[in-house]
Amino acid sequence: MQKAEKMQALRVFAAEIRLETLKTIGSLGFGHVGGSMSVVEALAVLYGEVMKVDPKNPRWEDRDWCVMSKGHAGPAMYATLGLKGFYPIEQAYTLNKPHTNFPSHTDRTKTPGIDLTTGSLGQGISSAVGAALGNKMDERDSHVFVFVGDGECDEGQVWEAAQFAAHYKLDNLVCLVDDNKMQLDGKVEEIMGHAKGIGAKFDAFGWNVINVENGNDVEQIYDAVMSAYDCKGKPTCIVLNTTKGKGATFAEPSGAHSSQPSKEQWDEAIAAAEAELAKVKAQ
Ligand SMILES: Cc1ncc(C[n+]2csc(CCOP(=O)(O)OP(=O)(O)O)c2C)c(N)n1
Repeated sequence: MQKAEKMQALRVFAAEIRLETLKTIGSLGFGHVGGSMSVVEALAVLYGEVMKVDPKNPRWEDRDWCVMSKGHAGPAMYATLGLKGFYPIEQAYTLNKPHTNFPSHTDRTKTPGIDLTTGSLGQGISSAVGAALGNKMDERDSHVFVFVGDGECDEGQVWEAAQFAAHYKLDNLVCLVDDNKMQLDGKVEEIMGHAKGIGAKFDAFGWNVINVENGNDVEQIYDAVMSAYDCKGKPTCIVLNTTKGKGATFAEPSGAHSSQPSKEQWDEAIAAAEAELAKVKAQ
């Protein structure tokens, strides 16, 4: 397949993930729409084109791993994995209800395709570093991808993990920073800023750093991941300049962390996502 065709397929996949993420959170009526919507294109690229996974065998030993360290973006993972065939997508519509296998934060013991349990910010990247080291020691040809938030990068544990990964030359590890400029209480720069930027920090810790100008553009993300694959001897950090709440009519304007919109607002958002999917498919 030519690259242009691949990118068009990824744009369609992203629009599907966006719609299913809204439906999943909408089934509960409230939740983390903002931080789920900002990582949609990156998930589309990873699961649509890059990662080796087997939906029929989620624990396949030679698979690539994906860890959502900002675990509150679980619904975007569930939409992606459902569309990829790990389970019927409708199962995700039990999000956070009693006895569900789809808790609001990702849990490896519950949901097929979830590689590591997350939710306490900062811990997921440490576990992902451990997984990457283990795969390297076992000489497996697999990559570990880990998503962290820009607010999550306020956690000291992120930097212990970063130091460890560089020391052990984990070039099978790719950290995607969802740099949407917002955290729970407001703007990152106002609550706990990153001075010269998150990329500069990872660079200082000995990582290969790639800045993606539009972190909601599948082609820019794809090119960054391909470039990460070419880097040997150090882990790669891809800083995605994203928009919190991207594509959710009630969340994008404010960049809200969690949302509890009215029934009418849900209907409007889902209709807009359906229209966007139809538009992208027609391109
Ligand atoms: C250790 C820890 N402290 C606090 C929280 C509560 N919490 C959940 S999300 C969040 C904000 C995270 O901001 P960011 O990483 O920027 O996420 P995004 O904006 O991408 O949703 C906080 C403080 C948590 N889950 N874990």
